[in-house]
Amino acid sequence: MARFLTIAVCQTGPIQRSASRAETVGRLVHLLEKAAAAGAEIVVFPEMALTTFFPRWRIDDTAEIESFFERSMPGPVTQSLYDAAARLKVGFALGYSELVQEDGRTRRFNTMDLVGPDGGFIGRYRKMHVPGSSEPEAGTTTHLERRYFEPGNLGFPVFDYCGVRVGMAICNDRRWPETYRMLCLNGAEVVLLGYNTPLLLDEAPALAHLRMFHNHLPMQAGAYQNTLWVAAAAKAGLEDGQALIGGSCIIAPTGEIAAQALSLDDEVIVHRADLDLITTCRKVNFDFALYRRPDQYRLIAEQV
Ligand code: CDV
Repeated sequence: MARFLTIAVCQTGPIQRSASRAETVGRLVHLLEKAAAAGAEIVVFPEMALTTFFPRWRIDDTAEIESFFERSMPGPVTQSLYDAAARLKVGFALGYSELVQEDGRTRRFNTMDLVGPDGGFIGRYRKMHVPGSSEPEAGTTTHLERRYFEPGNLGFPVFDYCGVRVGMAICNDRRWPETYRMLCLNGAEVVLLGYNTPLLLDEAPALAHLRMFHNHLPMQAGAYQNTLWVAAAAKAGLEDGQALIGGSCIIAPTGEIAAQALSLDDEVIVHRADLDLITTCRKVNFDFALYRRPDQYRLIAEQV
C-alpha cells in the first residue's frame, strides 16, 4: 500500500522580545489550525519558536537569561498548543530553550520536541552543532549561542510517528552532512528542522547574496544523498532589529524543493510527501545495504 505523510511547515514571522509567551503560543495555535485545515498530519515550527532569538545579545543576569527558557514541556502557557494538537489530531515538532536539572546541575539546551497527534510527548532532540561564541568577538556578528547552551547529549534519535520514522535537527545542524547521515543511518524517513538565520554576517559581507543559496544547498544535498524528506521552518523577518531569512521549505528525497514559503511572516506551507519515493531513490542511486558496509568503507579508506 502506498505510504504518504502530509507535512506542514509553519514558518513564523519575527517574535519580538516584547511579545508575551501567551501571545506567541496563540500565534502557534492559529498556525496549527491552518495547517490542520489544509490536511496536515504533522507540523514543524521554528527553532526557539516561543521567544525572540536572544543569543544575539550578551546577557549577564541569570534570571533574565532563564526567562527565555522552559522548565517543563508542556508548561502552563504552552499547554494550549498541546491541547490544540489533540483536538486537531495533528502532532508537531517545536523548537524551544530547555532548562533542566540533569546530572546534579542546571543544564541548558537548544531543544526540539516531537509531540504526537494525541498531544503526547514522543521524543526529544538537543542541538548538536551549537554555533557562535560565548563572548562577543570583534568584527563578527554577535551570536552567543555557546554562552547560553551546551551541545546536545542525545545524539540523532529517530522516533516512530504514526508508522513513519521521524528525526529532528536544529538550524546550524542543517549545514553539516553528519546530521543527515546519522539520521539516515538511524532509519529516518522524514527530518523536521527549525532555524533562525541572520541575513547579514559582519564577518562575511561578500557572501551575503549567497545566504538563501547556502540555506537550501545543504538541505537539498542532505535530502538527496540520504534519500529523506526534509521539512524546514524559519523564524523570519525583522526581529528586534535583526533581519532573519525566511525560505522555509519541504524538500523531497530527489533533492527538489516541493514547497517553499514566500513571505517573511507567519505562513503555512503543506506538501503530501510520498514516502515510497525514498525506496525509488534508493533503487536508482543509493543502495545503502550494498554500499554502506564497514568493509566497503575500509576499502575506500585504504585507497585514499
Ligand atoms: N541559529 C543558528 O544556528 N544560526 C546559524 C548562524 C549563526 C550561522 C545558522 O547556521 O543559520
